Amino acid sequence: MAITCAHLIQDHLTVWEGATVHPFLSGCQTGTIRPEQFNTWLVQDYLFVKEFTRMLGRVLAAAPDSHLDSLLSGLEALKDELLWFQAKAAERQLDLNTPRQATCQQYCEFMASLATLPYAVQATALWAIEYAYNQGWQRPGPMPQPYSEFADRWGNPGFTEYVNILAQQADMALAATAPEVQQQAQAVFLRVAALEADFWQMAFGATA
Ligand code: HMH
Repeated sequence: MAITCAHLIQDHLTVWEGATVHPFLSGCQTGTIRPEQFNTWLVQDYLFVKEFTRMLGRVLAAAPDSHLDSLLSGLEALKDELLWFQAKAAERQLDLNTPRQATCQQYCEFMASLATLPYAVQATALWAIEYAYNQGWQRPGPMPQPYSEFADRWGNPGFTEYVNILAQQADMALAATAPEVQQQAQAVFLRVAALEADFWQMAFGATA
């Protein structure tokens, strides 16, 4: 039987907790996160999202016809998101022309490396990356200003619906693949989870 996104979560609950539960996020919820921590996340995530946009473009290039519509809506949302990041950085007078930190660099290289893998593996990675933020930003519960806007961007019902569609698309692609490809999909899922945990830790560890 083919693996599914639901199985990946079930089989790796502890790993997935590490990707989606972090003192950075609970610190936003309690208001104890320090500006240098939040601002580090904001700048590095902008750099991440630029590369993620390119990854989504490559996933779209490999997708079957029936997946084009949802992936195009994802790209459209990223067009808005990149401008939103620029506006948030300007409000905080942050310089987006900043080098990637090592963890961000590793995550970007990982995303670039997916290009040569089968579509089912790329679709699994895409779902996992989006689901990590969808869950991570919702788990602590309602956040105070100014963080509610950030929590809502990835926690809103429309985004949740998009992530569900990504899971269905990955499941559909995985169902038609050989066991080796399913193994690859699992490995990629675990790598996303580890990189997500590292990314929170990178921001949380920021010093002034
Ligand atoms: C690190 N993972 C990271 N940043 C994001 N913006 C997303 C995932 C989006 O889902």
